[in-house]
Amino acid sequence: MNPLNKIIVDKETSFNPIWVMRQAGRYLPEFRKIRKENTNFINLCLNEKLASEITLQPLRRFDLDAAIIFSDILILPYGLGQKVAFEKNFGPRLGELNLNEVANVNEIEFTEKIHRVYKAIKKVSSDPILNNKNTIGFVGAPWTLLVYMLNQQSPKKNLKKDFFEDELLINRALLVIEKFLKIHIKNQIENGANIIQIFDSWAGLLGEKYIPNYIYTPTLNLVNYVRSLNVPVICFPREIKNYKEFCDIVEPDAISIDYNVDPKKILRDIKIPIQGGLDPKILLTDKETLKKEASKYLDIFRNHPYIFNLGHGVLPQTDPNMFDYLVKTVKNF
Ligand code: 1CP
Repeated sequence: MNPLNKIIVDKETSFNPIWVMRQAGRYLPEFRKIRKENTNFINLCLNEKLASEITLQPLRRFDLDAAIIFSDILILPYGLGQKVAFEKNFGPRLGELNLNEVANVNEIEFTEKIHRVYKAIKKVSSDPILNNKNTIGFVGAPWTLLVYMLNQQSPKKNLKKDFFEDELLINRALLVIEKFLKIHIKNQIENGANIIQIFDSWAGLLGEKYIPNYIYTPTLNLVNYVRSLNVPVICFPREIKNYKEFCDIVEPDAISIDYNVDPKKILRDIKIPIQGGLDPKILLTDKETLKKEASKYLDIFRNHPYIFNLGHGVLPQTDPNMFDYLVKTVKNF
């Protein structure tokens, strides 16, 4: 059985598998070299040869237990015909959302437009490096995708003033997004993904009154869908205020926590397998601090099914030697 399934399905506590969000990416010189020659990020995601190579790069260097496919959550709006570009020093920039057009896209058109992502998953999952390891497929949660699709850029910079005004539009858009997320999930699983992670990076933006309709209900629908395909699902509702309530209602197979979560409190509150937590900035300090901080999580979750990961993506300025030291620390614990 794959390492993540041993934790999530069998609830093993005798070892801690490790993978890291954004492990395929900018902190690796071999990635930066490919990226420099491929300035169009979407095209890079749609190049199955390069996308699968980038996915495997961290596994060639480090003893990781899973590969996460090199793609992006914004491949979904791209597949629906919304314009998506990644600009240097700006981040994603999307075209205007035409919901009527998007709602008319059919499953075949959508799958055809991004089918090379699935080819990359097939290549990765059949690579001998992944023997007995997991291939993680992923999607953005409906809420986080809605944020990008309506706001047309990262909400880190600003959220449009009238963002919440048109409730009908929001609810219609969430339904369309959910429909295509299910298709995207099914396609990834059919091509070899054996775990799905749902990234809700902007869960922390929402006030309490919106959370049931914009997060709980659509995410629960996706979790139930993934489970119906017999694949475990991990949720990462980053910076949501109440992880316990999220888990009680959405019931994912495992929960990924951000670095603001108190690991001792979450251990008391939550029964399901836990993933992540360590602040990625700790990788920018020194080996002694890194070992101490990583061991803190390993120690607290010693008797709980725990997948080692960070509390958000690995930072671009991370030294690969520190990353290597982290993997070894976890493996030797
Ligand atoms: O070289 C570059 O400039 C591209 C940087 C980059 C990379 C390496 C982007 C742009 N996306 C990715 C890959 C990516 N994105 C992966 C690959 C697999 C891996 O983890 O190694 C994954 C899982 C994602 C997921 C993703 N994309 C999320 C969810 C996780 C998170 O970081 O919160 C989000 C929010 C995005 C949107 C996105 N993609 C890229 C950028 C710059 C952004 C915007 C982030 C923001 O709004 O600030």
